[in-house]
Amino acid sequence: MKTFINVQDLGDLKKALAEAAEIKADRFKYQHLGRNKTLLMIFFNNSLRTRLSTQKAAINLGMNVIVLDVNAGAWKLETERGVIMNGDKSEHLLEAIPVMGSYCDLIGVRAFAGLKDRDYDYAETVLNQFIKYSGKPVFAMESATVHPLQAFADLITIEEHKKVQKPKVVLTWAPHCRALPQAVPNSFAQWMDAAEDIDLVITHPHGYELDPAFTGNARIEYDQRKAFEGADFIYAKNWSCPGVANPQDYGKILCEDMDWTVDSAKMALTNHGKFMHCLPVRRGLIVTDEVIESEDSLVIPEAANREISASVVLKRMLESL
Ligand code: AN0
Ligand code: CP
Repeated sequence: MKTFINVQDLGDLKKALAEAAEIKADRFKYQHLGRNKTLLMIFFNNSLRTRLSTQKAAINLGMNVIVLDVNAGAWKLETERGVIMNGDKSEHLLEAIPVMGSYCDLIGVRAFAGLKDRDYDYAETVLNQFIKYSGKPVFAMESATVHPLQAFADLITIEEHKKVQKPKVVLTWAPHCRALPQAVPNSFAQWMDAAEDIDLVITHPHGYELDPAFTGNARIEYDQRKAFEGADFIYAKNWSCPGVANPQDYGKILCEDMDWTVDSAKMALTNHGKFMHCLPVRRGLIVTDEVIESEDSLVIPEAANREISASVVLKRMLESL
């Protein structure tokens, strides 16, 4: 595997899930694979889970790890080609990328959507430059439009906790005070759609329609309470306007209606449903304390499975070196 961006990169999902279970049962089984290999993780944005879980996965595989926080000590990087660099950016990504590539065997990149220019974000301009110019296998650690390590961990978590063969999984928009990217819901929808035995329903206010390239055969239900009825899993997430119908609204907050917060009354409509969120989560906006602290909250095991999804991805990449 030379890139990890979309669900298709992993091939057969059932096989990938079996590999995840195998690694979870014996995390150090493939420790020989990473000997004398170096992972470089590059962060343009903050992280807790991705940083720690991916580093842990690399250590389990016997790798060495270098972490670079671009905004904390590196030169400020220009990402656009053709500009006269007389501002505050000292180095261009076009030099920085091959230099970084020369120090490692695999590269993970976190570079969130800027949420200003839809075309720039949805073209995955920064991630694609890493793929093109680093000369090394590259995986997304949340790029402008996708967060596949999260979606894979979510799928593993659903597989572990499902009580019926084909669970009803509801992706619900929830309110937030800041404009957030669409990467998490995009990937979640893409991965749930690709997993054959999941009934995916997406609920959000009008105007928050995700790009159909990610939602596939998912059903859209604008009435959140109706969507929750009989659900086995509730996956909450805020996202800003994807700009599908109205490109001028891209990245905007269109709704602040607190009636979309996930609370116990809504969870009572489900089929004793489990609550999921990728974290970090703002309590009181996305979800009530009561729901996230309840026995049906999976947020901690879900985050723990990030080590497992990262292990499978790094293993696959090491095998293809
Ligand atoms: C980010 C987002 O919504 O994409 C990261 C989530 C994993 N969240 C925030 O910036 C709060
Ligand atoms: N869920 C997730 O990716 O968390 P971080 O932003 O803390 O890495």
